Amino acid sequence: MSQAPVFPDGFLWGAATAAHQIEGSPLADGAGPSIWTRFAHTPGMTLNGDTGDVACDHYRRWKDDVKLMRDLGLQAYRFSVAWARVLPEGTGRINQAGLDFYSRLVDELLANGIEPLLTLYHWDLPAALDDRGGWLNRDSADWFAEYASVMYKALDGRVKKWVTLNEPWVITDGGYLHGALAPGHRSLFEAPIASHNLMRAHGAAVRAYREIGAHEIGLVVNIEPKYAASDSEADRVATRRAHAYMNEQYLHPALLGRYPEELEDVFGAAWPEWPKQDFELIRQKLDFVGINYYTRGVTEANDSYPLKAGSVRQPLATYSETGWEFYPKGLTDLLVWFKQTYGDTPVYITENGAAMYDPPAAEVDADGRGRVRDPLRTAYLRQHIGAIHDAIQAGVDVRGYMLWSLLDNLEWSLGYSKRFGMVHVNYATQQRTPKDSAHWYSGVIRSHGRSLAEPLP
Ligand code: PNW
Repeated sequence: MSQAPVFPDGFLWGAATAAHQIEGSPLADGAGPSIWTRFAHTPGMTLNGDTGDVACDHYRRWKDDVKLMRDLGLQAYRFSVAWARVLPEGTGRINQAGLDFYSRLVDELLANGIEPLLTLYHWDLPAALDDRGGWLNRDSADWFAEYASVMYKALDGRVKKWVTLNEPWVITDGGYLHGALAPGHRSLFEAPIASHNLMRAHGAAVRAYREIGAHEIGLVVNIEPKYAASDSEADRVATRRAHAYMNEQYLHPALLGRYPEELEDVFGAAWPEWPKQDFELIRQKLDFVGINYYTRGVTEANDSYPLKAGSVRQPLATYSETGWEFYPKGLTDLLVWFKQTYGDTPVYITENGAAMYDPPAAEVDADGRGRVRDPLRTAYLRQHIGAIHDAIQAGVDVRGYMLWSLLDNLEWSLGYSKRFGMVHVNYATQQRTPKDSAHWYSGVIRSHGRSLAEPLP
């Protein structure tokens, strides 16, 4: 980038986390268990048997963590609420101590000039609701709207940006189709039902917000542009299927009120007839859409189940520790596609970042003044923020960037083995050390993006 980039006034720079990945103390102060507490305590479900019992101990260190955010200059912080802290049985009885935790966190953020973006559901369903069928139960839309309403009443005076669900695709694909994530089911027949009920729950929560809330609410999806691996008819058809499955399965119903046709082909006999009125519930006016972007997919036709499509590795590309290709231009393409397909709904990038090999904690000295050199992460961030700037220049209304993640944290079933943080966490001491990428990102925030034009350190 030779000329200093210009980001719109009010473009919000922040970082993101999720409750189960950082908080620890999942059962403290009257909280109920979630499906993730159960799943991680089931032998064989997570790498090394890692659980969220301690994680980054943010439940006890939240005040210091907010100070860290302020020192880094963050303008916004995206976090999620653990439903079972607030409603231990998922519905009914409110646990005031759980609600107070988030209320104090929000006060502390505001006192430090940091805007809270609150995600209602980042994968930790109360276990008591899983016992009632979880997302397979059509009542889940009412359960979610009840919980959401408790949160709106408590916090809408102070929280001005709300997110219903984080990544319904991952919830279903990981939790109900392939079983790598909680609740660990593997069923082609359950997957579309879980997805559909998640989207009904999203719609019900937005509807409830319009009664109670006075600010903004949106949905967060993870999307990945799909490029055909070749010009062959087979690869092109497979690419369409992969795109419909991952990208349109959620955005189409939320914004257009229908599913893409290809899903019938993907799910075959497992694809039900949906009640027409469900789409009136699902399609609600959204104040914004949050997009989580990590990588692209170069797609070929193959025999993988059930999509009959998969990604091919690019021999000359760079890959992260989670096996995701660096492809910043995909983010520009995706944002332009979003605007062309869905119109002018404002967008936030609600997650973007990469797990890298970082030098081990031993290189951080006892006072925590050591350095963590992570030039690959900085390069990744710089190129992706540049790609967002390109999309803004092409006319896409992007309003903010939330780096994933503030802290190294629990990467779900991959445990603590993958580090996405701009701040290093020593899990033995809970020492936090901003990596080089965090110092670099602080400079980006301070200059409102203009420092992107400078050469990398
Ligand atoms: C997101 N994929 O998950 C989540 O919102 C975070 O909680 C998570 O830590 C982060 O990204 C990094 O993984 C994803 O397979 C999981 O495309 C899988 C995919 C995308 C996002």
